[in-house]
Amino acid sequence: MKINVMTDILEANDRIAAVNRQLFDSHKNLVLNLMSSPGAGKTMLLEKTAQALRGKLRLGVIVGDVETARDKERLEKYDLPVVQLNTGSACHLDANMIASALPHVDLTNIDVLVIENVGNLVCPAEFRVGEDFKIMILSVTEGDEKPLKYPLMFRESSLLLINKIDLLKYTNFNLDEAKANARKVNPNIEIVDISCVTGEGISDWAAWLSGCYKRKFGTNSLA
Ligand SMILES: Nc1nc2c(ncn2[C@@H]2O[C@H](COP(=O)(O)OP(=O)(O)O)[C@@H](O)[C@H]2O)c(=O)[nH]1
Ligand SMILES: [Mg+2]
Repeated sequence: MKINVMTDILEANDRIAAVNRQLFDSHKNLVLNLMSSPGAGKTMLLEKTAQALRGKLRLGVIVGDVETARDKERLEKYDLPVVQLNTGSACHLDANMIASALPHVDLTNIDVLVIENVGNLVCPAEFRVGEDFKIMILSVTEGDEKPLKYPLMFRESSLLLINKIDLLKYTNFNLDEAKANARKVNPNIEIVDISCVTGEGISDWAAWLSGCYKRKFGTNSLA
């Protein structure tokens, strides 16, 4: 008899993710699972997002890292509810880890909950956590061929943010090539160019978020 352990693990994970999702829906939370390789700019994007959404949508964050509470400390400066998960050795967040964080998150005071996944271009894409959308960041220092080498993450993502475009001139990253590669593995992926340093593209990203919130809940402003 062949036992497919991975399938069983993912099915068990999906059942917990569905329970998380029901809880999010009942609290009117738009939930995004934010993925990238380490250092692509996930936390800095959230710092910029906190500022861009102020007075419009209430942001909350669950952040996963192998060790430390560094990202939580960075984000709390923006007066956000933030829960830090430390995975120890695990290279991704799963639905059960998110379920264990939820008693510490006041979902009634959050409109947009972003789950910053552990930095990794492979495993996070396999595990649902109860999100509405998976989104990802690729930064221009990582190489424009990455969508072809790590296709699952690009295939699973609804939105690709290409970050650090302020550094384009110092790299051999070809923006058109990167986008073509991403669309080869996922023809439906939306793509926004951003720089968390100069702020370029951040308003387009905030508009994408507000549009998703409005489509889900029929309103785009604070209750
Ligand atoms: N030049 C440049 N640096 C950036 C940008 N976004 C993030 N960084 C830097 O990249 C490094 C990693 O960012 P961080 O937010 O910690 O990435 P994370 O590991 O994905 O959460 C930090 O030194 C940031 O200051 C950007 O748009 N341009
Ligand atoms: Mg981070």
